Amino acid sequence: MKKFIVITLLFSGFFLLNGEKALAGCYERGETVIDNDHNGIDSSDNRYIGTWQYQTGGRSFRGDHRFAPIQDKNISYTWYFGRCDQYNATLYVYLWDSSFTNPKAEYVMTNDQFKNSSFFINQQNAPGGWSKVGTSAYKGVNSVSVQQPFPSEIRTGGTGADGAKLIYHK
Ligand SMILES: [Ca+2]
Repeated sequence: MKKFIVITLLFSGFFLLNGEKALAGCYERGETVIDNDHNGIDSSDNRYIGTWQYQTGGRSFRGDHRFAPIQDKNISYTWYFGRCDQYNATLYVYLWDSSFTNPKAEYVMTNDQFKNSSFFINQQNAPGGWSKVGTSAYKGVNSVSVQQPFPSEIRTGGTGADGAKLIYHK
């Protein structure tokens, strides 16, 4: 019996890791929003590489964001969405905090076949609130990452990560 329970737990863990969660917004013009630290600090809905400071602020989406000061290495922050295989997705990101100065933040939308679509946003010039990033060339996007190519002439600030939203359409 114990062995059976262990195997059952292993299998449920496997499905969770594969993002098999229900996705309420998966329909024409439906949307799904994933925040930074979506279900709590360092929850499994997000992942990051490099130093990303957790900060709170009244203008941030749901009162918080992550901030990565300029670093001499590759950094990234990822939002995991559930699966929505039959639709294309357009990405919007929430940018408001004045410390977000990356003029060339790279956003990569990835589907479960690891096909990527990449777009750049000037976080410094983005209007406060939601900015449209781009539409994936592939259906079934289930993760979005922001990465940090950072021009060497920029010496202050860094890259921000706050809310990310996918809107689905055919
Ligand atoms: Ca937030």
